[in-house]
Formats: sequence, structure tokens, C-alpha cells
Amino acid sequence: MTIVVKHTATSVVTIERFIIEEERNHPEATGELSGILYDLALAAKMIANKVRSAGLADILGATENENVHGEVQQRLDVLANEIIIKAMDHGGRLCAMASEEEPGIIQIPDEFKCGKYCLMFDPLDGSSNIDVNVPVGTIFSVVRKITRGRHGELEDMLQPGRRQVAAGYVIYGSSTMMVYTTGQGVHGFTLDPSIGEFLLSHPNLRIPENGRYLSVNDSYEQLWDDSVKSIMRKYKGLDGDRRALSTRYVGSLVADFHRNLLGGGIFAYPSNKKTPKGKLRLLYEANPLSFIVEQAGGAASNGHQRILDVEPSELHQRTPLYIGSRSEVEIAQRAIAGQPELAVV
Ligand code: AHM
Ligand code: MG
Repeated sequence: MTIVVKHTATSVVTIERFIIEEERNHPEATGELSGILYDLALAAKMIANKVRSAGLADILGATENENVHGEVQQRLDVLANEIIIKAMDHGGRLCAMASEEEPGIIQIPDEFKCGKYCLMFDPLDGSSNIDVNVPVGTIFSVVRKITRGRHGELEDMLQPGRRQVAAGYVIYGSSTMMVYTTGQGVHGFTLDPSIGEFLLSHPNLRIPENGRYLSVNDSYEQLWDDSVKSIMRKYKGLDGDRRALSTRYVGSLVADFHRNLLGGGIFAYPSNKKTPKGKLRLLYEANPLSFIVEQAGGAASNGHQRILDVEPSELHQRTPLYIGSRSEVEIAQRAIAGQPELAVV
């Protein structure tokens, strides 16, 4: 279902107004989910501000800490993580959070009310690109609490992606954009820095049916198994039965995904001999982007199964990922699992 918001191409619609109009389509809504989205938009503006001034403010580069994945944390990663936690912990709408940068669940402090939603996020995706001024992003996923106690528990976080009630990302690029879905289509907002507001710029985004771009890190080719190598040959038109996709790889998932969402194509991060479970995280990266891509008419698979149907077993679970235009994802699924059918939303 796509949301009907009455505005013309020249209407100026702030993200706040859009969220309110979207909420009106749900008479049963309490406003809590809307509140989470406002607070995330605020956190995004604060992070955008830090990203923009990073080169001048001595906040580039690595800290001495490693995160739970054994990766060196970048200073901006740490800042973005703190900004989101501080923007979200006191609103009374969340019962717990989980971040790619934190080993365990982040509980809501006792002095604040707990709400009925859980937030999972990657505060600054693509952070290895920060020092070279390449776009980075924030990715988020919201699910409803299913356990009975006051605080959120691991069980609340480990729900399959199809149960997400909202998901989105922010791309800190030549402009800052926030793109989100609550299951009523995908909508994009561009930050107007002169007034500090996200304005509706891309209503009802649809991914083109046919791919234009292939985003994959080819340097892993020697580590791929034969089925992955055959998929890549097909995408590159080397089998002679289709035209070649154009290769584009930023190495910043949000930037690669955003380009392919607008232009059509596929982002692939297959498993390889060194990372047999894939690299990307199911809860913080694959699930939210898969909810968005399906809402935009595309698809996402781990090669065997629709991403949104995967039952998570760990907070920091990794997954292979093929995401983008439906026909391209089906090629991967057919080659790996031997069957093209992807469950449809
Ligand atoms: P991060 O969340 O630690 O930044 O890692 C995820 C990033 C993605 O943004 C990107 O698609 C991928 O890692 C790039 O990995 P590689 O350098 O192996 O191609
Ligand atoms: Mg990431």
C-alpha cells in the first residue's frame, strides 16, 4: 500500500508534517512511532552537522578502541552512536536499543519511561570511508516489543525482518537525505541546511524493475565459490545472454544502496572463503534496507531465502546480501539456491 499525501510537486512538506499525515491514515496509532521518527530525524541533523565539520574539528580518524566486531572504531562512529542514544533514550517510546557499535542491548535508564518499541541501528555505516570524504550513513530498524517485562530483551530484537514497523537510512552525501518506510511506501526527505528541516523530495520511491548498476567488491573474486562467480559473469554480460550492468562500488553500503534504489541494479556482498557468513549485519543493515527495497518494489535475499524471513539467532549476526531490483536478485537466488521464487510482500 502506498500512502496518499495530498501535495503538489511544488508543495513544501516537512518531515514532521508528513509523519503526522501518515499517522492520520492509522486511527489506532498512538503517535509513539511518529515520535521515534522525529527523534531520529533530529539525531540525523546532529550527526550531519558533525560529519560536515569533521575535517576541521579534529574528529576524523581512529580511536584506540575496537568495537564488538574487532574493527577499530572511528571517532565519528563513537560520536554518532552517542548522539543517537542520547536523542532516543528519554522519549518514553523505546524499551531498548541495540547498536552495531555496542556489544549488548542498550537499556533505557531507570529514570525514563519505557515504551513499546525497540530500535536497532548502525550509527555510521561505511565509516572506513570517513577520512576520504566519501558518503557515510545511518541505518535504523524499529520493531514492536513482544516480551512482557518493562525493559526490552534479546528476544524482542531477534524478530525476523518482516516484523519491522519502520526502517530507514540517512545518507550524509553532497546533501543529507533521510529515507524511510513504515510499510506505506518509501519516502525520501532532503535536508535544507538553511532552515534545518528535512523536506519531502522523493515521495513514493520505486526501484526501477531492470538493473542499471552492479555494486560488488570484486577483489574477493578468488574467494567466491563457483555459483557466485557465475552470477557475476551474468551481471557483467560475459555469458552473452544479456547486457552488462555498469559497475559502481563506493564501499559505503548506504551510498551504494541509495544509488541503486534510484537508478536500479543490485548490491551484492556474497559470502566468501574468508567470511563464510557474509560481512553485513542482519539486524542493523540487511533487515532495514530489505524492508525499504521491498516497499519500493525490489527484493533482497541471502542467496537462499528472502532476508525478511530469516530468523535471527544473534544480535550481531552477519549475512550474505543480494539486494536491489527484483529481476537481478532473482538471478542470484536462482544460481545459489536453484530456485528464483522470492516471497512477495
Ligand atoms: P561498517 O558498518 O563497519 O562501516 O561496515 C560495513 C561496510 C559497508 O558500508 C560496505 O558495503 C562494506 O562494509 C564494504 O566492505 P568491503 O570493504 O569488504 O567491500
Ligand atoms: Mg555498517
